[in-house]
Amino acid sequence: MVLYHVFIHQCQRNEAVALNVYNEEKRNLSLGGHVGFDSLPDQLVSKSVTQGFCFNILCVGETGIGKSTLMNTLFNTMFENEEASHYQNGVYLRPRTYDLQESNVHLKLTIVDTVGFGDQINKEDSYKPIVDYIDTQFENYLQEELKIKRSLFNYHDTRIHICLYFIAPTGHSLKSLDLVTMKKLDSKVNIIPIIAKADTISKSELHKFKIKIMSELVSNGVQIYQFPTDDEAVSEINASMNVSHRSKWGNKTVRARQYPWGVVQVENESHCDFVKLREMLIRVNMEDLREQTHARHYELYRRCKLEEMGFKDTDPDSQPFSLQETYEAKRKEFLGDLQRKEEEMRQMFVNKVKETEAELKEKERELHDKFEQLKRMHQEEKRKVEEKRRDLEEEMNAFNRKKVAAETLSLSQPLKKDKDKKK
Ligand SMILES: Nc1nc2c(ncn2[C@@H]2O[C@H](COP(=O)(O)OP(=O)(O)O)[C@@H](O)[C@H]2O)c(=O)[nH]1
Ligand SMILES: [Mg+2]
Repeated sequence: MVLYHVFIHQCQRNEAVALNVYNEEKRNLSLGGHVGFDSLPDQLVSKSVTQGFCFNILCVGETGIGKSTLMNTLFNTMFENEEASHYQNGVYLRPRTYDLQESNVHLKLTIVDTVGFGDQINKEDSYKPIVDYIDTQFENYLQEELKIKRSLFNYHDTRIHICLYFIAPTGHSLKSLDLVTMKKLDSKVNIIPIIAKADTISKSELHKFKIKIMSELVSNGVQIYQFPTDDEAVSEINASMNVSHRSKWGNKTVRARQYPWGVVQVENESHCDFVKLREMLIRVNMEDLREQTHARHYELYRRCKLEEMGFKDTDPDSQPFSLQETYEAKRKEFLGDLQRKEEEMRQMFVNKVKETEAELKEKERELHDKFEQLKRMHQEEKRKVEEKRRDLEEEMNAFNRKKVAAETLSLSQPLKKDKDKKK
């Protein structure tokens, strides 16, 4: 049964190939009756619905700026809310996944919170954990893709589809932390900047603040997410959100864009329009956000990563790329590196030995000098002692001579006295 089926398919394919060979131009054929491939879109829908969808949101903003509140408002639900401390040592990302259902559609929603963002005194490295998190999700997906046995069909895709960037309603300008972070993220994720707690500043201030932020983003070359306008069904609503406004920066005119919330439509009557954000994010553009993530941001990550690993589409001589050759080239490069490192280590060892030898020689010479000096001193001392001994001996001799002389003198004198007595 199965074999027969396969064979039939084979025949049909061969016929199709033959047709293509003889008729280079495409022929338009009209069908004799209803065949049924017009149900393809329905098949796709039903397959997608059974499979379910996933959507991942990253909320970047300091503690207490209103991230959790906005998430609850967006999805009309109460997600668990654990208040973060302001005294965090560093920034870490906390993902939480929820299974949501609306009608018969299942959505696996992941909300990633940046805990401790902007709370440290030194904010230099605050963006790093965020970049690392996004890259890790790309890497996991890439690893799954590169497996021989892939299961992308039921893979839980954790790649971030949208980054909501919360800007503090200061009314002045963007903090350098905000600019640096958005710049680091804009090639990795779809960014939508949001002015947090926009109800806390006056309408005119908000208006000026929005313009200021927009021109700062433009002048710093920060790419924010553009709502698609090429699809007829959504182009009108998206175009109205993508209100371009021209802002002057230096002497060049640049196009910038505004949203109806946060960094948004200047003429918006309500200060912070959650409903519009929800509509744009979830009802109209969720699929575009998912697509942009896969086709633009992930593709860029994948390309860089594969190139880094040595993959190419074609060889320099335009021949199809050979995995074997690349592997061998990489291996040769690696072995060369290893050899060079080994040689370096050996040289270093030899140098070290030479150095130590020289040091020892120097020490020996010093000791020798010291010994010689001591010897000289000793000889000098000996000579002095000898001299003293000679002097003393001479003195002793002189003394002895004197003593002898004195004795002979005293011997002759008593005789004289005796003589005198006798007289
Ligand atoms: N005025 C005002 N307060 C808000 C707004 N959003 C949140 N808040 C308040 O700000 C506080 C912190 O909000 P939360 O969502 O927990 O901040 P998170 O730390 O960023 O998750 C809460 O007391 C909220 O009620 C807003 O849009 N306007
Ligand atoms: Mg929170």
